[in-house]
Parts: sequence; structure tokens; C-alpha cells
Amino acid sequence: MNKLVMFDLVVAVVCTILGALPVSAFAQQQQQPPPSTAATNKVFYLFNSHVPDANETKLGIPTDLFAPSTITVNKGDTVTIHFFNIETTEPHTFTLAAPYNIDTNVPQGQNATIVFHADHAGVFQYYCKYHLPTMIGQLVVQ
Ligand SMILES: [Cu+2]
Repeated sequence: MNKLVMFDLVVAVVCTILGALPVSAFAQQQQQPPPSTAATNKVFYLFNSHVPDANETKLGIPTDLFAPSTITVNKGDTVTIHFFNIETTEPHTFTLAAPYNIDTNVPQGQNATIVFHADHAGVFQYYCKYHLPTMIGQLVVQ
């Protein structure tokens, strides 16, 4: 048996073995664990922001915003929001109506820590009482 025939035989044996393996042997290596939906502590840093270069007087509406404007958690999570008012001239609130009933006023240059249990699923609007209709965000409890 020459070397070329020997090589062909080895290749044929290896291919036969690989072909006999179940597809799941390869698929298993690529499976990712599902995303966890177990209740956890979720921490967010929230800031007041504003539309740059916008003239509030000319527009007739506030240009204040929340950053981020969406907070997403899972039902059952304990949510901690560190809300920073980085402005030097006016207060802002973090207000979340029923069923959460949160209304935290934060004077200029200060911050507040808001902690609650996300025990109601759905989409809830949070807002600043002083800067509607623009300073709003969404709490998504999935
Ligand atoms: Cu505000």
C-alpha cells in the first residue's frame, strides 16, 4: 500500500466517523443560555437633558428631556434610579403615577435615589411635573 492510498483510507475513515455523529453534537456547542428573567436588582443613572440650540420662548414648549428616556426591567426586579439634576437654575421631578405612585422633587444641582419594586407589568410613563409635555420617559416592566 503506497502512501497516497493510505492517506485516502485515513480520510475515508475520518469522514465516515464524522458523518455518523449526530448533528446535535455540533449544535450543542453553539447553543446560548436563554436570557435570565429571574428577579434582580437593576440600577440606572438618570439625568435631565435638553434639546441643544432650541429656543424655548420661540417654540413655546420646554426643551427639557430625560436621559435615558426608556428604562426596561423585568417584573419582580428591585429598581434603583439615581436621578441627577445637572441643571443650575431649576428643579426637576421624577414622577411615576399609579400604580407606582412616585413623586420625587430634585432641586438644581442635587440628586436623589429612588428605589421601588417593579411588581406591575406594562409600560408606564415617568415625567417631570414642571416640564411637560417634553420631559417624559417610559418605564417598561416586562
Ligand atoms: Cu423638569
